[in-house]
Amino acid sequence: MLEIWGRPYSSNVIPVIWTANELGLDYTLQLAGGSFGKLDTESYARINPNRMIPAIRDGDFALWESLAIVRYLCNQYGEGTLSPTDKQSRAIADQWMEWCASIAFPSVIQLFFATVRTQPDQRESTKIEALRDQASKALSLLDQHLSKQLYVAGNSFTMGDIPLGCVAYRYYNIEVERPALPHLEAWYQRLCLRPAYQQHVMRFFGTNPTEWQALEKASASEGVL
Ligand SMILES: N[C@@H](CCC(=O)N[C@@H](CS)C(=O)NCC(=O)O)C(=O)O
Repeated sequence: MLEIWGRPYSSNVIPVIWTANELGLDYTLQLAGGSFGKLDTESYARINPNRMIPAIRDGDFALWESLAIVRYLCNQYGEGTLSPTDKQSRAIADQWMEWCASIAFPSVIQLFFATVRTQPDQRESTKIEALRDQASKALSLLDQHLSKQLYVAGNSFTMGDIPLGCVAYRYYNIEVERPALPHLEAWYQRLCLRPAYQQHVMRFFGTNPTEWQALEKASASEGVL
């Protein structure tokens, strides 16, 4: 059975778990990283010599790097659905996945760390406003793109929506003011209707590091330790 290594609150693991659930795959979640440890073990290094999460094992095949894993799962188990058969649509999905990794994810994760992952008395409002503006400006490009179609790679949900959908949940659930980005918001609302998104992406992540750590600890019941 497919093994997913990681922790269910990790920004890079969530896209993999969401993908596996969209595809209806049977898998076990092998808890690793953060307080679950294991990354320093020799057995983990055989799965991921880079010693980070996520990683997967699918039979004898091991793979790491979250976007490579999302692509592999979609190409292997979702050809014609999450992985478009049309090569140009697949390339567009890929393009937005790359853009997510280089632009959208770094912008939103910095905002996330400056807010939710910083104790309230240590937060810097000027820095937070600058990061919020940077994230909103980055996402305005996706807003424009989504004015022409329902999803990232056309009018069907594909792997192109997965990493960005995870970023969108963070963006819309950090307590900051956001500009109106109507097409992005409408797309996000469409994602919110998906059961696998509701279950694995739309997780309350707390409002400060103490709450976040408690939630992460409680997630031990979701996987194999
Ligand atoms: N580019 C990598 C980044 C992986 C990464 O930064 N993973 C973090 C968690 S989000 C990690 O392994 N941190 C150590 C830990 O969780 O203990 C990917 O997308 O998979």
